[in-house]
Amino acid sequence: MLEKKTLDYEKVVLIGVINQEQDEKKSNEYLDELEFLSYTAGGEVMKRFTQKIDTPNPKTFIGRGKMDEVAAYVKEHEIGTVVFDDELSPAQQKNIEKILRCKILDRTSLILDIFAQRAQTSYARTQVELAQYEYLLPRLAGLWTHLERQRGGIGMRGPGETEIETDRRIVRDRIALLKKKLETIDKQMATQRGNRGALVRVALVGYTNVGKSTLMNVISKSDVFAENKLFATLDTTVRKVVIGNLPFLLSDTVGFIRKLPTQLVESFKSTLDEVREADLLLHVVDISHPNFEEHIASVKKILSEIDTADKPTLMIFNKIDQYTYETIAPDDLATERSEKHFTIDDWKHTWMNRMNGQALFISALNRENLSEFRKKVYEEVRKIHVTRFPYNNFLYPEYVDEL
Ligand SMILES: Nc1nc2c(ncn2[C@@H]2O[C@H](COP(=O)(O)OP(=O)(O)OP(=O)(O)O)[C@@H](O)[C@H]2O)c(=O)[nH]1
Ligand SMILES: [Mg+2]
Repeated sequence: MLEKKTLDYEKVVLIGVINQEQDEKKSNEYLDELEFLSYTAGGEVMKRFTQKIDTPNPKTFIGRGKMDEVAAYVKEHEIGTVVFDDELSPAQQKNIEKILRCKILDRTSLILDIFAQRAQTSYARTQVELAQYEYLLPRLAGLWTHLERQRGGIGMRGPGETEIETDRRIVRDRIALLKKKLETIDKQMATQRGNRGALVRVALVGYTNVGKSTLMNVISKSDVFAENKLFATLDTTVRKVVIGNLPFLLSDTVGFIRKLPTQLVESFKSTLDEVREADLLLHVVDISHPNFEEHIASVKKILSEIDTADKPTLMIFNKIDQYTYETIAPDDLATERSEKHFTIDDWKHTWMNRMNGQALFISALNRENLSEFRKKVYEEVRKIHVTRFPYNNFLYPEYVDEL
């Protein structure tokens, strides 16, 4: 059975560039993430190609020589899909497809594909479908879709699966329809949120795969889907949680990623409303990831795009059990100490200063420092709660830690 499963993976090649903004190391890290995305979508990466270019070739993105190299590899190894780390213009996509004669995806279409694969509820499916059509619209003419749709697999799930619709008008009508449908659901969801009363609302936010759902499960004893793949969670889950004697609502929602397609941010507006309307954000970070600081920046950028950058926030550094750092030998005088030599205590010091004490270091998996976490969340929620229920203060006795 296992063997069959491995056979089902599509052969994929990745292409990235090295330029002034991203040196070789950065470019490689981005390709690591792209490989994880491909794997999540059902692809096995056979090879990576990178090229040093400052301005992409307007016709083929990478240079002609490199393209020939890729084409030879694709032909020889029967590669089904080539994924570019950067967004391709419709013209580039079309030209490259002509040369390579296989499916050409970019980061955006790969992420959209994973979302399509993962969308469970009709609401999530509608949101993804809208985002996919919006991505598709400028790319309709001459796209590989009409040749390859029937084959299925990576990049093929979603709107085109059932019908080949190459007519822009049909797509535009469909977009209008989906928007209307979403509007109706949005209204229902807004009412639902309104009906929840004045309880304090706390939202877990963070980069994808950092452990938001795991943490949600640990604190609320609920059963939210958590998995070592990207975008395990698409729909928002809201649970009532009680710490000590204090009830509040906790929501777990879609994870963020570098260069999250704008089409997705827009069509997931209502899912993100949960974050927008929260009183307190728990920004979960995977401290064991080498790029965690960049992840924090990506999340902050998306938060500011949805106007939530100024909300009270606790930084939750998760996966401390998995954190590793490099050491410098006492006789090594040449190596300069940098962040990769930081211990967890060094990071604690740094972030406690930066966040004015609003930072926690935990392992949701091993349940490390969870009592400290609960205590801090309790304090923060309580601060907000007492402003809302000023006469109820006596209802909350001294906090007794349960863990
Ligand atoms: N080592 C370690 N692994 C963890 C910890 N917390 C979560 N994980 C693992 O990290 C992976 C991702 O966890 P999820 O809870 O699905 O992450 P998420 O942030 O909800 O991810 P998305 O829904 O995809 O955005 C899973 O394999 C978890 O078991 C932790 O404290 N330590
Ligand atoms: Mg999740």
